[in-house]
Amino acid sequence: MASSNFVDYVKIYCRSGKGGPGSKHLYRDKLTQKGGPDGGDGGRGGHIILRGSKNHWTLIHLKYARHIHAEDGDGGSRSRSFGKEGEDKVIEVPCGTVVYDAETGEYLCDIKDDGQEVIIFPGGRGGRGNWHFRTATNQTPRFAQPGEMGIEKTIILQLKVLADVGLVGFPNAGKSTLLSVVSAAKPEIANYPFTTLVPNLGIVSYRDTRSFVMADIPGIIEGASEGRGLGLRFLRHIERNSILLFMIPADCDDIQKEHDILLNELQQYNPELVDKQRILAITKCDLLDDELMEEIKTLVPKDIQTVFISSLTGLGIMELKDLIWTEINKESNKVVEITHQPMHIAYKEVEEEEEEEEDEDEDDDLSQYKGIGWDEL
Ligand SMILES: Nc1nc2c(ncn2[C@@H]2O[C@H](COP(=O)(O)OP(=O)(O)OP(=O)(O)O)[C@@H](O)[C@H]2O)c(=O)[nH]1
Ligand SMILES: [Mg+2]
Repeated sequence: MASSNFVDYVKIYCRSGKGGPGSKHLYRDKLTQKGGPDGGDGGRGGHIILRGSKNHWTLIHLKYARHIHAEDGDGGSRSRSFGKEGEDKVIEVPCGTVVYDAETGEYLCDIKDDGQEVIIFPGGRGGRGNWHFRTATNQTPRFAQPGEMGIEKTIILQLKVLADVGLVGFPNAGKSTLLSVVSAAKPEIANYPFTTLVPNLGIVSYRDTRSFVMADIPGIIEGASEGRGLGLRFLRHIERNSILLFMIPADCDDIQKEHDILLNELQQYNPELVDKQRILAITKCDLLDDELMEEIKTLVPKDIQTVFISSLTGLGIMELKDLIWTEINKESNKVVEITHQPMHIAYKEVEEEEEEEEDEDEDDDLSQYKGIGWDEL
């Protein structure tokens, strides 16, 4: 997977800017010996901001941006002058990026729309200058507030592909073939499991002017939700699809069983996935003669809309597109909002092992950034 341009996981150490210290300046000029305190406030440290951008499809541009620091604020100065604010650092991410705390796996936020901005780590406040601390009993305070420390944290950015319909099936079910037939996408297709290693997106044009987005997701096997196969790594891409298209080949031994395994894996990963509207496509129907076809019709699960298709002959493809179009346009299926689960620990380990393999030489010593706390005066 290292060679792929599809980067859907990056880990970045972020530090927002420290606030500038307040000034302790005491006013004095030719004519005034003791002009009293006039130290200004320090400037705010720069924020770390995440911004959604439709110009990015993956997180590849952040793959080597391991440390991101916003600027510190400048100190205040004489004549109650404010220090300059530290410059914010804006990290552009594709729409559909979810942010987790790398240490705890806790969900932090979610960037969905183009232009949406989230201040993920605010810069430290600037310290107040000595001018604020003058009192009746202390008219020349020789102290000022230091700047507040910035926030330092390592975050994990994960991309969850946004699509109208996600293809869910065992390896070899014919998912990539369907995508290649209905869209201009050119996914790899082969007669062995796990041909598809990363999700492919395709735009399906529908009845002249309309279109929807289809995501071909790597095959899922029993145990995927616990990390078997490639499943766990990509199950998250299913979370953002409006509806799911289950795909089961006509020549499989037990359609009902395969359907139940797929459903169970989704449920294990995130119970909310099961609430999504599902359609079932029985694929490779060109392999069946009429008699077998009639028999199979009696064997499909009863509680799900089913279409019999063949990407080879085009059988049922139009019917399938019609059904998908109807379903994705239903108001009830438009809600793609989902509660993000904390990052799965097993999953985190898999990703981190892969990361380490890629850059063994990088050995970050973050302890140097551990600063002193914020002391109120
Ligand atoms: N006869 C027939 N074969 C098909 C059809 N669709 C796909 N195949 C074949 O099934 C095999 C697997 O197809 P893929 O599209 O790569 O399957 P996949 O579900 O994407 O598999 P993974 O990427 O491994 O998860 C290929 O050899 C295809 O040629 C079909 O409608 N009819
Ligand atoms: Mg495939």
